[in-house]
Amino acid sequence: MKPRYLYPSDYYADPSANVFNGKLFVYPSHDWEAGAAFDDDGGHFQMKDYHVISMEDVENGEVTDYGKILDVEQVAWAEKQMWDNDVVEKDGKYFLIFSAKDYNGVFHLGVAVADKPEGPFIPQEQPMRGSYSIDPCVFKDDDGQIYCYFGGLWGGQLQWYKSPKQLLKEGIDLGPAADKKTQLFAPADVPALPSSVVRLSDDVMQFAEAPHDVIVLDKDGQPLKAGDPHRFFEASWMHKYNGKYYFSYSTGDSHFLCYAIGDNPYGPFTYQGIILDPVVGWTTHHSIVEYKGEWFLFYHDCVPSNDITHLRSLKVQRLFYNEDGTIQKVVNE
Ligand code: FUB
Repeated sequence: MKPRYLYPSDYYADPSANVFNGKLFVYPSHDWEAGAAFDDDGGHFQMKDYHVISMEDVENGEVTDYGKILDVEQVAWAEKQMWDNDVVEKDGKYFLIFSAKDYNGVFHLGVAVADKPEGPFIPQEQPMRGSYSIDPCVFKDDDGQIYCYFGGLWGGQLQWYKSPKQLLKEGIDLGPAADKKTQLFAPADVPALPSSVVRLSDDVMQFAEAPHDVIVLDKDGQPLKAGDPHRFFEASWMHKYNGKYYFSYSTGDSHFLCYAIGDNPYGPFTYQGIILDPVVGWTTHHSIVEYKGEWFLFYHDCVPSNDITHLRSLKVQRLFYNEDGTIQKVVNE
């Protein structure tokens, strides 16, 4: 299969692909030209609503856009920047978990509920208690437990939640870089800031526990370092293949999609390699899903818009595994 653009007539990004009722649904962010100035915190990503698209034949089939499923105006606690989202089903209800900024400029995760995968979704009045940062991926394990992987650096604010004091307790001394802002530029040889994972409550409305770090180890069993171009930055995704847990993510400023394998949803995960080399556009973001016996990688790039960062278009192509369970690198032609 050649890589296929999905819906290039509107700018969608950050695809979260899920199979519900025999159809493949993709929940993206909805990019548009808001005229906001570019900055390193992603201030130009001013998304204000979500759509959902579906298809029954990924390679050639028609793509249905169901229109708007949630608007920031409907969400009491959120002011702006509806970034990545994902949907999970439980007991016939569909829970859209999304990231947006509150009226103090702080990212949280919110929940909106629907009776159908195509919505409409009704938001909760408040964000999830204790939630922070961006890019939720909701993963339902075979035992029915639901986990949310989340977090993103720089504009995603994840670094705000790891204080230098806490890091010092973990044996990481940032030295002169020890304040919230400059922690981003931590010495290359300290462990990289990890993504977070949390089990969700039975009603899928709240965190059921304090979030855990998602540790990615190198082949020697050491956490990937801040200076490693393959370390976590944002865009977590979790899928299961042959009983193993595959944690995949974007490396942000080095622009790769990478993955690591573990034995349980919390990890640790052992780094395996690159899934996708940098695409056109600063960001790279993906999801991996099995549909009708084939595996697919959904991602985005900026080729149709020719924009440098934020007017992105969805793309999909097949994903293949080697016999040992490693993923074959995808070529983005
Ligand atoms: O879409 C806004 C942000 O760009 C996402 O949250 C990141 O993952 C990156 O794709």
